[in-house]
Amino acid sequence: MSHASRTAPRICPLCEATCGLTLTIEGTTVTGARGDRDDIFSRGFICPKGASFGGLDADPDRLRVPLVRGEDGELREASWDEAFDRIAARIPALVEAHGPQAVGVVLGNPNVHTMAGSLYPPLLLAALRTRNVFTASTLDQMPKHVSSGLLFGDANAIPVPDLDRTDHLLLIGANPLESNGSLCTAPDFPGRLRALRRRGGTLTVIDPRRTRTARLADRHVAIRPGADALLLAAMAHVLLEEKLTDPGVLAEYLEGVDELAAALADFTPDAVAAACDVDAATITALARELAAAPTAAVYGRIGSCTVEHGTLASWLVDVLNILTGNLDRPGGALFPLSATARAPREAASGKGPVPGKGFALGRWASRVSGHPEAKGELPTAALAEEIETPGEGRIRALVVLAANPVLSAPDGDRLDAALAGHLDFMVSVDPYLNETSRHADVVLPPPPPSQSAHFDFAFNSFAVHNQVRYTRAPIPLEDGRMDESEIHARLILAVSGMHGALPSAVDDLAIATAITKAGAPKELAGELTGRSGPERRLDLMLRLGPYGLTLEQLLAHPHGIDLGPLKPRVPEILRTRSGRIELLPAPIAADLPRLRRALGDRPAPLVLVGRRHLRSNNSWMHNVGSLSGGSNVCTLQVHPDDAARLGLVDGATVRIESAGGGIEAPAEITDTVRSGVVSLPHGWGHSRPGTRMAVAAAHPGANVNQLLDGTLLDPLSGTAVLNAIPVTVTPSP
Ligand SMILES: Nc1nc2c(c(=O)[nH]1)N[C@H]1C(S)=C(S)[C@@H](COP(=O)(O)OP(=O)(O)OC[C@H]3O[C@@H](n4cnc5c(=O)[nH]c(N)nc54)[C@H](O)[C@@H]3O)O[C@H]1N2
Ligand SMILES: Nc1nc2c(c(=O)[nH]1)N[C@H]1C(S)=C(S)[C@@H](COP(=O)(O)OP(=O)(O)OC[C@H]3O[C@@H](n4cnc5c(=O)[nH]c(N)nc54)[C@H](O)[C@@H]3O)O[C@H]1N2
Ligand code: SF4
Ligand SMILES: [Mo]
Repeated sequence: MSHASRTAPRICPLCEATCGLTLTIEGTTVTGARGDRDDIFSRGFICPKGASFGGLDADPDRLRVPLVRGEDGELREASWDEAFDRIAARIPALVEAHGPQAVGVVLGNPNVHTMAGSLYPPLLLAALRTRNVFTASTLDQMPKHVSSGLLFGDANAIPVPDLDRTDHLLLIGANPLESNGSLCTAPDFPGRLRALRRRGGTLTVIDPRRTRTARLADRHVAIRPGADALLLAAMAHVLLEEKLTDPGVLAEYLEGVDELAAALADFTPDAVAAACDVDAATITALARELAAAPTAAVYGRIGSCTVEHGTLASWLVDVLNILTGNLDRPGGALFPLSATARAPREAASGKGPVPGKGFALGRWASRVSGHPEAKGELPTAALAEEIETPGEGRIRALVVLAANPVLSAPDGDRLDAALAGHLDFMVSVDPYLNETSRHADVVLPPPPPSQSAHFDFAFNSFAVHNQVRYTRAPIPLEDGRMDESEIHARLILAVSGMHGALPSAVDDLAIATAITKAGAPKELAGELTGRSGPERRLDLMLRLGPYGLTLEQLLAHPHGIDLGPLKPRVPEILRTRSGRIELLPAPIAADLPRLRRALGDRPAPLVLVGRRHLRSNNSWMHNVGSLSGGSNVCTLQVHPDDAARLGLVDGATVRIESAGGGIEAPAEITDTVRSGVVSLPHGWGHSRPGTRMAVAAAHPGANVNQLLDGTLLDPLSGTAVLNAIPVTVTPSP
């Protein structure tokens, strides 16, 4: 028997590279995926995860219908109506009795990879009016948002390296050959790095591990983990001291250069060399090379963010871009302009600085530990204590959208217990019954990606080339499924006392609000096209956006529309109160003494860092057989010298202990980690009962975040310290 097979385009949602895929479909099954050679951005690139799209899509462990907890305490399959009835019966009553803070919201990483996750959570938060908001950002890039907020006045104004045109790339704590890039959307990142080398450019990588990316570099500096802010401060010091700074056209919009020089006076290459374990001559050379390059871009990611001085390091990355005149110029680091961004402010340029609203930190604080908010969020590391600790404002109900904090956040055991024992009600929107969703009273499963449309609201604004692409669902929604956008819309109605209203009411409200905000004519709402609420909202954003596009135009170009290379956007993007780039913002200046004290710290003899594997994706892709196994395993990488000193044998189980806890994993002896550093990947630990992920459970691995107790944070951003953790390692008895 043979089915007629067809192909359909689908943008890959599995990482930030946003590759265009061509799916082969037989009936209602995806039987193959290859790179879409006509895609205007990815030009046929695909990685092993994208190639496994079909397997991931058809995973038999994916939930098909909602689960609702019965009176016996067990989860059982239920209808959509029953699931939303239950939510409507519980959440508004809890808010009524205990106030809006009683509901916490957790937003996980895949929200930035779905249309629903981009369009509806802001409306959910507005409906709930809770300050108990926790997201993956405080396990990830919040330091960058804070540094951008302080420097530019807009937490979302994040410059990206101009990969295709730069002459010199300094890459810090990022491994795009495995991760495919982050806060820098660049399909075929590896090919773009090779092209940089081919056109005579240079690549420098700073990473305690000799990663696949480091192996591609002209120079690899194996820094001691956690010391990047010191190294970057010393580089800035060299630029200022040797008068190598040349901010160029930015000068008119810069504030605080002299103050910066004074603040960094102590951070000489000699002063930081021991802490970084990088000699002073190398640090000086790194600074001089950066200044000498015709164009250059400094780019830092996970290894520069999820560390004790994450905000300072993120700030210094852009300080270096600014001082060398590379910020906002072709070949340097530029601000993308996506098709759905708000249209640029009118003619700010030429008129000198225009004051903006500015960026405020710590407008409120978390209830238990008093952690300051950042960008309206509280540290995810503090979620468990907000659920457990009695008192007014305690979280009694939790709405979890696409997140698995039991594995992805510090001290999963504690959070696991808090979810099990201290919540009155929990909802998860998740395709899997996993370590977190198993605690929910209602689980709402989105359809597989083949049955969902795709648009990258988030990643287009971090893309190395301005472009726009939209793909409709390649396969119609299967009977009994609900589109994730409709799930979100119904959830919003259910928690806000409007249960039973049409989900389109949520979209209509969002459209009306956006039109009013933009000062556009009301009639525009009637002109929007699209088959669904999300499509009409996309159409509106495109029309109001900087290129004045429409949904129809996107549909007419299934492989994308090229919007040109990145262009300078200063001063139009600046939103600081001064209207300038504030080089030494007060919160940063106040945190520098802490960095100065780190100069005197005696380094821990052994510290732990993370790593990612090309065929992984945080905590949720270990259930796809074709992606598991091989080198995608949860081993502790140890340098041979450390292994000899500690008596560790390759393949044998070792015990890893830190201030926050202890776990066991097999040792993998390799000189790709520097001595004094061990590495364990995250997202493992699939050994808890009550989950439904058979493949993952067969090779559970250990949860690295059990080494943490959640108290170690970058203070300015509330981001958990997940790298450079002091540990001891011993052979397991
Ligand atoms: N030690 C250590 N810990 C880390 C990190 C690290 O480097 N080291 N990295 C951190 C980083 S950068 C991040 S972003 C976080 C990620 O941590 P989380 O935000 O918790 O994300 P994931 O672990 O990817 O889990 C995603 C959840 O979403 C579900 N999901 C998948 N697709 C969809 C979908 O289409 N819709 C919905 N509704 N749900 C979906 C999955 O089943 C899973 O339950 O982990 C952090 N944790
Ligand atoms: N295959 C795959 N791709 C992914 C993901 C995945 O899980 N798997 N996750 C996605 C997500 S959510 C994100 S946020 C991105 C992250 O994208 P990347 O930032 O590229 O992530 P990693 O591959 O973890 O690279 C971080 C590097 O930092 C190094 N490092 C650790 N500590 C330090 C330090 O103190 N200093 C320096 N200089 N380096 C240090 C590590 O050795 C590691 O090589 O990847 C995304 N893409
Ligand atoms: S690089 Fe990322 S977006 Fe491209 S195919 Fe792989 S997982 Fe998908
Ligand atoms: Mo992330």
